[in-house]
Amino acid sequence: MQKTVVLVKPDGIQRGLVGEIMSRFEKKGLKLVGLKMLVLTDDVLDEWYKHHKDRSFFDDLKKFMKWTPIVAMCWQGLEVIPAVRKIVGTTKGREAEAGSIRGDFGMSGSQNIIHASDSVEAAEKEIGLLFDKDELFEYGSAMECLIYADEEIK
Ligand code: FUP
Repeated sequence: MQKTVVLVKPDGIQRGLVGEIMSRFEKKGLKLVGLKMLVLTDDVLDEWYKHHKDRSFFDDLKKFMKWTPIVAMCWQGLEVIPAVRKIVGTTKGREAEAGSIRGDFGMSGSQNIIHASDSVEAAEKEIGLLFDKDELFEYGSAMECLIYADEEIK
């Protein structure tokens, strides 16, 4: 099944939103397969946001992402990458859909609480940048038969 990376960014940490954010993904029925707290380095951020390196906000973005430790999670589920992006909401909090995390908790387009992988390629890259092999777990989910129909996961 697909995996995706979610980060609670420094503003989410400062505002005490880690539990709320994790709770939303748990309640959705996603499986937590990786979890850690760390300070992002320049090397990781340069690679992570490579596609933004020529944008005017790049240096501020890197500085913001290093302000405090972040919480990194890896969630697994059927088509989990688009499912998580919907829960996260669009980039600018003040425009994000009510009910999404950014829509419910933020106003900013740069201090926007949370990151989620936007494609299979991005998820693979982000997992590789943040998680060692032994930091990702495989285990049976007792809830899986309630979350999915048999034909969806066979
Ligand atoms: P998203 O996928 O919604 O996180 O947004 P992007 O990949 O477009 O941007 C990554 C991060 O760059 C955003 F979360 C915040 C930052 N950013 C800015 O600071 N200013 C901008 O105008 C656009 C993005």
